[in-house]
Amino acid sequence: MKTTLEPRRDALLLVDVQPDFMPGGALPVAEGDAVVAPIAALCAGARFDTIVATQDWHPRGHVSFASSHGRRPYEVILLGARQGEQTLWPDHCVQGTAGAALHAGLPLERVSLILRKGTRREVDSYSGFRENLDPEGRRAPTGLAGWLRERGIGRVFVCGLARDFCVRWTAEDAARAGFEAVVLDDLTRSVFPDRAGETTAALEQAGVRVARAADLARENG
Ligand code: VGL
Ligand code: ZN
Repeated sequence: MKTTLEPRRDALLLVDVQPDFMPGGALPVAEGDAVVAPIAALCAGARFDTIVATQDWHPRGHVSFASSHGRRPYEVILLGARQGEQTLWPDHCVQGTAGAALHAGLPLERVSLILRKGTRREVDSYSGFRENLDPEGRRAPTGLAGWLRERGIGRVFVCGLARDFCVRWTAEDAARAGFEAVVLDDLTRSVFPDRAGETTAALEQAGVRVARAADLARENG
């Protein structure tokens, strides 16, 4: 199904396109590098006035790092009754390191806002809109919903890495915040590709549309 874009009402969200999520990086996503060129092409096409890039940006000793708990990466632990479970990751996207930079293949001159997330040591943040549960059981907003709304944005297109974590949570939160949300599925890749069906079901449940970059048409053709 073709989607006609409206440059002033639509925003493109580039989620965590960073070297640490590429093959060979600290938290590698299989084929993560395959999304960079098509995302760059979509940005360069001037079809969006508003492009936001999120940047995973953790302090050393972050709560999501397995090394902070003496555990192994990809284990799941209970942080606390209010905060719930945390998947543990290899140390990644440490503030100021090369792996945490935005990927050199992104046309940053087209990006209006760079939103850093996961910056509090005790709370992870998959979503660009809200942190994960904190020790008080709250999910603090990042301010992104208000920023988009003030600019008249009503619909967001989400792409980047990883499909099953930061893309999924960002798209779900966008829908919950009242935006129309569309995931550009071919411009994403998963940490756990064999569980892709779970992500698709969750997105649909949250009212997020799953589409492909080729479905986007410009206003008036
Ligand atoms: C991500 C795990 C940990 C992501 C970030 O960008 O999807 N996943 N930090
Ligand atoms: Zn992270």
